[in-house]
Amino acid sequence: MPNFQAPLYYLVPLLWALLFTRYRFKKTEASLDGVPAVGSTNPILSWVGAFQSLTDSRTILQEGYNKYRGGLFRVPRFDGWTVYVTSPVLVEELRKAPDDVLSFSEATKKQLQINYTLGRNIHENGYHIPIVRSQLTRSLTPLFPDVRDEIVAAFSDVVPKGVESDWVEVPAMESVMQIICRTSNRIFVGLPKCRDPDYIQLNTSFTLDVVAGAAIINMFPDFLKPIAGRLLTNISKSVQRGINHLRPIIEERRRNLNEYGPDYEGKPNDMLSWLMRAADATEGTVENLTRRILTVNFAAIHTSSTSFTQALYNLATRPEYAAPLREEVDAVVAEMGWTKAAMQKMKKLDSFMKESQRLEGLGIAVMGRLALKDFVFSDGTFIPAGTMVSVAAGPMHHDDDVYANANEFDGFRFANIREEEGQGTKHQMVSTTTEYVSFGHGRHACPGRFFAANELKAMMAHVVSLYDIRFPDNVRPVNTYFATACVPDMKAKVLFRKRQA
Ligand code: HEM
Ligand SMILES: *[C@@H]1O[C@H](CO)[C@@H](O)[C@H](O)[C@H]1NC(C)=O
Ligand SMILES: *[C@@H]1O[C@H](CO)[C@@H](O)[C@H](O)[C@H]1NC(C)=O
Ligand SMILES: *[C@@H]1O[C@H](CO)[C@@H](O)[C@H](O)[C@H]1NC(C)=O
Ligand SMILES: CC(=O)N[C@H]1CO[C@H](CO)[C@@H](O)[C@@H]1O
Repeated sequence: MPNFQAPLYYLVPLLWALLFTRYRFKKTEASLDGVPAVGSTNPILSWVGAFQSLTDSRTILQEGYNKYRGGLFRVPRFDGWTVYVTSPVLVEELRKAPDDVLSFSEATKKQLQINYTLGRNIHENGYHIPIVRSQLTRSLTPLFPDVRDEIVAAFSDVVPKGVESDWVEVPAMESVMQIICRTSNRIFVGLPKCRDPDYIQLNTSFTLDVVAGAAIINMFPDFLKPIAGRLLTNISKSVQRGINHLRPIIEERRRNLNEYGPDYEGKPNDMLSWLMRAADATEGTVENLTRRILTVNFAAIHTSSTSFTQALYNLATRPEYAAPLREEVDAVVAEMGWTKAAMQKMKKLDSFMKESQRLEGLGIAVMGRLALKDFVFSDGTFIPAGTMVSVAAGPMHHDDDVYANANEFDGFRFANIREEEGQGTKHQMVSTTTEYVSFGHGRHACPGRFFAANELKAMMAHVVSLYDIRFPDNVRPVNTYFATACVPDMKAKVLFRKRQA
C-alpha cells in the first residue's frame, strides 16, 4: 500500500485544488443546475463531499437515492461531479446511449488512469475483450476438467489438514483469493505457472497497485500525471515482475510455433495462446502480452474473490441452506458428473450466488459512463459533456420496489422465480437486466461473467459437497466501503469441517 503519510500526497493535490477549484467546476457547473446535489455545491465545501464520497460513499449514495428516487442526483469528486441514475428506466436509457455520447471506455480510462496504469494500448486496442467474451466462454465445457482439477487441488492445499477430524480455521478472503487466482490462471496461463506463489502474489497485488495508483494519479493535474505514475506507484515494478514470469513461457511457445506450426501437438489451450494468436506485431511483444494477462487478472481476481467470499459468509451464517444446496449438488453430479452442464443445472446454487451478489456486490456504483457530448434523459434532465454518469446499483438492489423484501437475504429468490414463471434463463446469475446490474448491462456488460459464474459455482459446489462450514461465534463479519467498492471483511476466519451428513 502507498505511504499516505508522505506530505507529497497531500501538498501537491491541495495546492492544485486551491489554485484551480473555481476553474474545475466552472465549465460544467452552471449546466448541471438541473441536477440536485447531495451535500454542498460550494466549490470549497464540495471538497469535503469529495472526501466523504471516498470514505463513506454508501451513506452518500443512499441519501441521494432516498431523496431523489426515480430521478437523478449528483455527488462531488475532486475534479467534477458524478451524476447517479436511480431507476431501471434510466438504466435502460444509459444502456441505449451510443458510445460516442456516453462512453464506457473513456470513463474507465479516466477512473483507472489507464494511460499511466494498465497501459495506453489496453484502452486503444481492446482485442482481449472478444477473446474473453467468446473464446473463453466457448471453452468452458472442454476446459471444465482443468477448472475442477485446480479447485480440488487448491482447496486441499489451502484448507488445513485437521479438517478430516475436526473444525479448522480458514482465513476466508486470503484463501479464496489464492483459490480463485490459481483456478483462473490455470485457464489464463496454465500449469505450472498458475501455482507459482510469487506469480499468485503478483496477480493479487497488481490490482491494488492499479487501483491505489489510479487514485493517486487522479489527484494530480494532467501535466504531472506521467511523473506521478512513474514515481509514486509500483506498477512498472509489477509489470517487470510479470515479464520475468511470463517471458520464458512466451518464448518457448513461440519457438514451438516457429518450429512445428500454428497448431502443434501439445499446444496449450489457454488465454495466453489465444492472445498470442490474435496479437499483432506490437501487441505480441513479451511486455505487451504480459500487460494484457495482468489486465485480464485485474478484471477477474478481486471481483470474483469478493463475490465468492460474500457467498461463503452467507452460507456460514445461514446453515439452513446447506442441506438443500448439498442435495442439489449431489443429485446433479450423480447424474452428470462434474461438468459445465452440471453447473448450469444447479439452479438453487446459481440463485444463492446471484442473491449474494445482488445484496453485497462489489460495485455499489456501476456502469460508469463519461459524457462526450451533451445528453438529455427522457425526464428532461440535461447532462453536459464532460460529466460522469453512473448507476446507484447498491441502493437500487436494496429497494423494496425493485425486489420484494429487498433487504432480506433470500438465497432461493431467483430459483423460485424461475420455477414459478418458467422464465428459462432470464433470472440466472449471468443474465443482466435493468434491475440486476452487478455485471453491468448492455453491450459493455462484463464479458467474463460466464467464466466467473461457472468458476464460482464450481467452487461453492465443491464446498457444500465436501465440508460443513460455520463462524466461530456465528456472527456475520461486516463489510467495509471504500470509494464505490463494497469489500467483505478481509480478516474473518470461517470454520471448516469434513462433511458429516
Ligand atoms: C464476480 C466476478 C465479476 C464481476 C462482479 C464483474 C463485473 C464487471 C463489471 C461491472 C464490468 C463493467 C460493466 C459496465 O460498466 O457496463 C466488467 C467489465 C469487464 N470484466 Fe468483469 N466482472 C467479474 C469477473 C470477470 C472475469 C472473471 C473476467 C475475465 C475473465 C472479467 C473481465 C472483464 C473485462 C475484460 C471487462 C471490460 C469490458 C470492456 O472493456 O468492454 N470480469 N466486469
Ligand atoms: C510499493 O511497494 C512497496 C513494497 O512492496 C510498498 O512499501 C509501497 O508502499 C508501495 N507503493 C505504492 C504506491 O503502492
Ligand atoms: C493518453 O495518452 C494519449 C496518447 O499519448 C493522449 O492522446 C491522451 O490525451 C492521454 N489521455 C489522458 C487522459 O491522459
Ligand atoms: C506495445 O504496444 C504499443 C501499441 O500497441 C506499442 O506502441 C509499443 O511499442 C509496444 N511496447 C513494446 C515494449 O513492445
Ligand atoms: C494469495 C496471495 O498470495 N495473496 C497475497 C496477494 O497480495 C497481497 C498484497 O501484496 C498479499 O497481502 C496477499 O497475501
